Amino acid sequence: MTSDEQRTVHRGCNLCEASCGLTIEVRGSEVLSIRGDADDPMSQGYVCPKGIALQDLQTDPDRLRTPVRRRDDGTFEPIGWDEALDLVADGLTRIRDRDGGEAISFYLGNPITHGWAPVTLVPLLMDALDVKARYSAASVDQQPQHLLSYLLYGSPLLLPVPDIDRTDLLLVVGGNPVVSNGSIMTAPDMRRRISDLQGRGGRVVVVDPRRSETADVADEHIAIRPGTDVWLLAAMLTTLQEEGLVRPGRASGWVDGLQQVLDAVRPVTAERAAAVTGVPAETIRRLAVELGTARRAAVYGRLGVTQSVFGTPAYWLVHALNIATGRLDEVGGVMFSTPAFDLPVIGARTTDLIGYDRWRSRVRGIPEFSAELPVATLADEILTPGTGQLRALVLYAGNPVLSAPDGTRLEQALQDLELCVAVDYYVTESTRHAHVILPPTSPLERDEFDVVFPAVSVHNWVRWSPAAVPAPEGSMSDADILLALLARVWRRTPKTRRTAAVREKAFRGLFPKRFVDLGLRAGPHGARKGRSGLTLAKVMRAEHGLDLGPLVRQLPQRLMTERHRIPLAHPAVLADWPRVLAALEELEAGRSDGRDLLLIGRRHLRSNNSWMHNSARLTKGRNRFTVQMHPDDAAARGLADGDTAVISTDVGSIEVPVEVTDRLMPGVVSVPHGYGHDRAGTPTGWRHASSLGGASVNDITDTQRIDPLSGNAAVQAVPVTVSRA
Ligand SMILES: Nc1nc2c(c(=O)[nH]1)N[C@H]1C(S)=C(S)[C@@H](COP(=O)(O)OP(=O)(O)OC[C@H]3O[C@@H](n4cnc5c(=O)[nH]c(N)nc54)[C@H](O)[C@@H]3O)O[C@H]1N2
Ligand SMILES: Nc1nc2c(c(=O)[nH]1)N[C@H]1C(S)=C(S)[C@@H](COP(=O)(O)OP(=O)(O)OC[C@H]3O[C@@H](n4cnc5c(=O)[nH]c(N)nc54)[C@H](O)[C@@H]3O)O[C@H]1N2
Ligand code: SF4
Ligand SMILES: [Mo]
Repeated sequence: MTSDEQRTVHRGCNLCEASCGLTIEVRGSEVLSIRGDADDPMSQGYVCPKGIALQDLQTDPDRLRTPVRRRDDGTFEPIGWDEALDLVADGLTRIRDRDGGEAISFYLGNPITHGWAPVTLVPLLMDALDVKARYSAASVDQQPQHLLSYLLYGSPLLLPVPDIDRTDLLLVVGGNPVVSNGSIMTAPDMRRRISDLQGRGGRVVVVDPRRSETADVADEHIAIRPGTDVWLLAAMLTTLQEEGLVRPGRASGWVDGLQQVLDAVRPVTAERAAAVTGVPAETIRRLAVELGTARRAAVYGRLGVTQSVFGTPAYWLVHALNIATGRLDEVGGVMFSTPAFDLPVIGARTTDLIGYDRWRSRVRGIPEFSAELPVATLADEILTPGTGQLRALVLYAGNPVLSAPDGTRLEQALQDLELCVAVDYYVTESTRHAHVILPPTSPLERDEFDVVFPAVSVHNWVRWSPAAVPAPEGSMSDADILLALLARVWRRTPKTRRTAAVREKAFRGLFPKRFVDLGLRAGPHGARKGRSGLTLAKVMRAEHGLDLGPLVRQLPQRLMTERHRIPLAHPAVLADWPRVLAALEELEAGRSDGRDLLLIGRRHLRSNNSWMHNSARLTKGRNRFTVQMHPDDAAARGLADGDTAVISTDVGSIEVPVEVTDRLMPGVVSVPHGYGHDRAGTPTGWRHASSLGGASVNDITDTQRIDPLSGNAAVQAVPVTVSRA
């Protein structure tokens, strides 16, 4: 084969959790076209505009191809890989040797979950550097879900997913999977799956303050006042008790404490919940009865539930409702997947990182979770002097200046660091403060094996994704960068100096293929002595990926808790419950902080958090950075479509173009996050994105608004005032 012969490559899209199969036509190193892989067992040809835009990421002239070092004037100059890696390893080990590992941390962005290398090797690098606490995008996202999975099921990654392809009733609370393509639920082409569900005679009900795109295709939309889901869910549980519909079925054999949970929620009646949620009491009761009596049903909650000051208690009730109605581990309910590479088990068995509240954060006393602290306190840890102050930070595939609460203060904190290192494709609002940026090869230039998302899939599958185009000469992948840094750190560490060379050689031999093969063989579908099954070779031969069948019942054996039991009335969660009841009383008393609207976020099919706005093809069409508001709320403030509104909180103000729409319930406004690429300071490397204008909604979100148990930032239901600019 000559290098300019046209070839077809099948691989996965790594931009979101749907993990669609792509069919990519290439010639040499040129990507000719990208389309959905019709033979992919999961996505069956489905692809969204972001997947197509991978082609633009590939050719984007603004994407960094060589390491860069920041000059004193804030601009960047290219440097060689060896020099860059030495600078980073020297700087990190110097700070560690002087101040200890506590002075160093990592912020891990969302894309790390889409690569085997960061998931596997970053923890090893942190260990080599004696890092005590890490931060990640999970604490502005799904941390309550991981915490509850750890507390109830024994591993942060044992996340039940709705068995959407076999259910009769899907209750979606605070998720918009038709746009987000599903989250903590790998289920490509949600429109088709929902329409199939309805074709079977089933129903989809969406609980959301905004009539979302998912609500548009659902059978029922229930508008809820933001931040009040915990009382809706509690009142549903209360109704189930009143109606004699608490029927846990098999689960009564391994669930402890259901009665305690039922007792705890009993003060929350449908009437009380109705007054604060805006959902009529009869609707709450009907929903509970439907859930209790449907043949098959699943409650699914996502960002609207978790990005809240009640993230953990509310999500706890999602579990409780599924358990109380006998839906956990039942076909058509919520089930655990059986991933070929069993990360929930491997992850929990191979590290000592996993645990909860073994120590607390230095400045605000927030409990650690699996050696992680919430990003809402990252700036505090950098800016507050004293023993244990953070002096060095590695920004790994993350843009927290736009994605974490109070981005302005976090940006100041980044500038205060003695050493800031980034591993990223771009000079972003965050990485522009790095002293060195190490850019990995693009997604299409690397072999990939997904170790995360098969663990949260609605159907079992496995796939090896070969690189679509060759990596440019002299480039480094995330894996190369991490292995090179690991080796350099080992060589600079007294206890590993002598073995560094041997270890490095062993690691290069192990990762990724041998490692993946071992994982596959050890997993539930693996080939073992006397049993045929999966090996890496077999997976690699299946160029469209392999269908490993529907989800299967696995409880209680799969539970990783003591004696395989579910401690539903976990003391840590129960201890937080009085706060939920007290807040209900506060709301009933009508106490208010003077801010009369509640701000929520939203996502769009043509936008991907903060980082795909540089694709002109993806962002084409109308401006999507608007504040959506109900006609009555707009009129009351003299605002019309296209006007500029000022949205204010105690943290700050932003200006946003107004979009009047009855999709929002009165009293609620919605602004997407991840915009504001032309913010003040040294320009980023994003030329097209900077031309889009807009502002970062996280310049007005508050680091003090967190779910106290998980530390998750409450970036939904933010009290704001809106006025004319
Ligand atoms: N107000 C508000 N804030 C939010 C949210 C919200 O709904 N509302 N959502 C939150 C959620 S759910 C999330 S997940 C976070 C996301 O927050 P972050 O993860 O901090 O931000 P991203 O925008 O995903 O930025 C990812 C960065 O990784 C780089 N990158 C992409 N792929 C790779 C790769 O393969 N390797 C490397 N090394 N780098 C890569 C990109 O260039 C980009 O700079 O934002 C959160 N913030
Ligand atoms: N196109 C696109 N897809 C994406 C992303 C993207 O940026 N663009 N980001 C990816 C990431 S990182 C994630 S985590 C997933 C997130 O996946 P989803 O959770 O499905 O994300 P959202 O679209 O933000 O949906 C949250 C919904 O909750 C509603 N909501 C807000 N506040 C409340 C509340 O208090 N109660 C209730 N009941 N609902 C509320 C919002 O109106 C919104 O419809 O999406 C992923 N997919
Ligand atoms: S839904 Fe779009 S972004 Fe997500 S995996 Fe599929 S093609 Fe990629
Ligand atoms: Mo996310």
